[in-house]
Amino acid sequence: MGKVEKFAVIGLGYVGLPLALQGEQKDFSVIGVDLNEARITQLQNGISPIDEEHLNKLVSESSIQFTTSFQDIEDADAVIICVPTPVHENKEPDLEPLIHAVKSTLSHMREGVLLVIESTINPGVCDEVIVPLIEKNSDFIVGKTLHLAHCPERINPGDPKWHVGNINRVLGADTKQGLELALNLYTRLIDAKIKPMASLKEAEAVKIVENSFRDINIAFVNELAMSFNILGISVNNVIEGAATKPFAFIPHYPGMGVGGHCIPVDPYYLIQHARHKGFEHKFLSLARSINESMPVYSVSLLEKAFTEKTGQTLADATVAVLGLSYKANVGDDRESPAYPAIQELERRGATVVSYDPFIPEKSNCKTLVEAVQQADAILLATAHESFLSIDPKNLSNIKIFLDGRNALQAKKAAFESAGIEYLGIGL
Ligand code: SAJ
Repeated sequence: MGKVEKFAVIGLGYVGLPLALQGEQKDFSVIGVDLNEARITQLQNGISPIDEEHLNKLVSESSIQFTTSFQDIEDADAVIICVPTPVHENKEPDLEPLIHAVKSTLSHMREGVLLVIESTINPGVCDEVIVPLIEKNSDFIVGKTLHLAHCPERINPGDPKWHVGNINRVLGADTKQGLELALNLYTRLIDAKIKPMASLKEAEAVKIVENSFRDINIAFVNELAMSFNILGISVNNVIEGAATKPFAFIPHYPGMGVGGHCIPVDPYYLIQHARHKGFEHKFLSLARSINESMPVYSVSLLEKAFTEKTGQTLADATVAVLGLSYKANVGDDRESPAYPAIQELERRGATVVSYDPFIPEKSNCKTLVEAVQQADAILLATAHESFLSIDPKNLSNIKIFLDGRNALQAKKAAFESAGIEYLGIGL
């Protein structure tokens, strides 16, 4: 079982593509596999399917073998799986993409291969799902003729500072030998600390815990925002005050909801798994329900202000929703709170127009001007850079501006002097 020199990446999205390119930068021989033919054609033509400057450059210069065929992984020393692990409507983990990816590799991997899962999974998935899947669908014996490791991804889309090459990682494996093999691979692949964990389960638990930590902290400030709105206190000012404490306080900020493929999803992987094992994560579940209530809460704030100002309900209004993406300056709308907010606006009878410069195909307006000029009120759902230059003086027909990300709070006075009532979440 020598060192890994050639590895395949299965799944070339936000996680897999940067990882494959990182491998090429570190002089590994890399194969990039994805089911999506259009994506593979783009990559083969030197075009990054993810429009980020750093990725665009590396893809245009890359000589990675991009393919849709799993046959091409036959001589890989390691196979790294980076496919989505979403949840179903009922919040149960959806392991189908992962199971399909593992099954697709089994008949093409050589004996002695290292199989690494980077997709986020809950404790127990490797031991209780993946190992049985491998041994039922192939002649591999995990820990002997194939090594299984889990190195949870920590990609932060759109982050200019932290990228796949410099983010610390944790690593768990099936056996001591498997851990050594995986540790050797990742320490050569990534210029950061790789912390070995005592088991696959521990490595699985780390990622779920770090993202649940973020979810509960956001829920904490979201609940404070709702309470302090009644108490007449700016929770954002209080958070800034608390953040002057040089230790033991990590600021999080209220908003109109928690989106993305990580934070609103990962806690459910633990909640559901523990539930099936007989433990109820009441606190994690409560945090999820608080965060999931924020889109409706935001619409209620907007309607209350609109009615007080105009005497009308939203049924008489056109509302412009600015931003569909879950996060500023990226075009990713997975679990975006903008959508439940739009549903709630429409449920209350409002006519909704929407604009997101990063997601034109789902926007029903082509420009920001087109969206705002026909609206009576605005709900800012995403703090995209291009929204920050909005000038209240150009919003003459707008009566209420609900800033779901508190992104324009510095312009509150300008809104008021333009005759527009400006509301934030917890301001
Ligand atoms: N959000 C708030 N208040 C906050 C922070 C975030 O409402 O104080 C909302 C955002 O608007 C967004 C959602 O939560 O809708 C998620 O935001 P995020 O900044 O956590 O962005 P993600 O989903 O890209 O999270 C990633 C995660 N990285 C990985 O899972 C590898 C997360 O662990 C990181 O902490 C996060 O980036 C980060 O710090 O940027």
